[in-house]
Amino acid sequence: MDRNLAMELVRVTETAALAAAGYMGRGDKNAADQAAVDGMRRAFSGLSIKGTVVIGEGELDEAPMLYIGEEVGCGDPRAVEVDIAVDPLEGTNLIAKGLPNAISVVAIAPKGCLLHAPDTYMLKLAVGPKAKGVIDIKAPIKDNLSKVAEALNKNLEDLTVIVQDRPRHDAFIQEIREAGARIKLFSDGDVAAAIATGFEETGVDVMLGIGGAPEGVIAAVALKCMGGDMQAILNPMSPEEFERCRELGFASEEEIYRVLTLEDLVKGEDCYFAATGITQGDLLKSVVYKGNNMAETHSVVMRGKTGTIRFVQAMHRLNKTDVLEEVLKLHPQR
Ligand code: VTB
Repeated sequence: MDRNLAMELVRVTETAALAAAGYMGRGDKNAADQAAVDGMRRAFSGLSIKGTVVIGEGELDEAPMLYIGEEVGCGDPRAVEVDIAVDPLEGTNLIAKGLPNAISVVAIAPKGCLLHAPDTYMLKLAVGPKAKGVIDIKAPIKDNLSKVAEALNKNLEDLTVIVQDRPRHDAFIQEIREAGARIKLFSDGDVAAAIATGFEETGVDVMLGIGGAPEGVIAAVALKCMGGDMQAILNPMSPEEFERCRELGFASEEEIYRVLTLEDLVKGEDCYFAATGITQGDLLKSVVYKGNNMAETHSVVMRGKTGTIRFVQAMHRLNKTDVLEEVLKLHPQR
């Protein structure tokens, strides 16, 4: 895939973030999500790709845009065929309340290289580059934490594990505490939490927990680009979720509960990841309105093949960009 796609991709998350940010703290997560979807959908049409959404906003009948199977891109049949994973607004609860770490994310890889994950829960274990190769999701938590601490040359007591604050994680939390490590709880948004393991300045070493499987694939692309590591196991919790696993080819219990390695989640290294901060985050700053129709965004864009990670700080003129103007007219929340 053309390396310029990395810089193109960041426009997509920037537009979604700018469209959604006006809804911060307004208590309406659905409106914020719709704005992010509208922004992302329109920005995609400027990209020289023939993309198919494989991870998106649900099925055709339940989501009007960016549904699974939707084709996006510039419309040129000769453009490169790619699989796309989107989460236009990762953390709808976060934006509705103005809480940290709401982001807009997108990942792409050549056709067939992203796991077509069912919309179910997934157990995930993620670490940054220094701990690549030492994790084993089937092994006891204590053993994983000891190995990660050793790889990072840290005392176990200094290791920080980020865990989503949910009752389903009570047993994990207890095990982590018994092992002696520290815990950082977060309310929502496990893509941002998984990515944090790849950046030492966040102080986060390990992400462990059960969250959305689609979010797991998106996080995996970022970890692939960063040289980190991740393992996962699907974790359907209801008969409907088991059915969704079967629909996507996970035919037997053995298939469903098989360990998914980073390579199973995203094949090869020809992948790209982009994220833009919407609310203030550990890694990315929020959208900031500067007055005079200007707004600033902070994004990260990564390329798997070379491992390059770029932070992009951009100043947007909201009334001078066709796509933005169009989307903001639909969502005039500023
Ligand atoms: C997960 C997680 C997401 O929502 O899907 C979570 O992957 C849902 O968990 O990052 P609950 O059903 O317990 O709320 C997010 O946190 C945000 O979409």
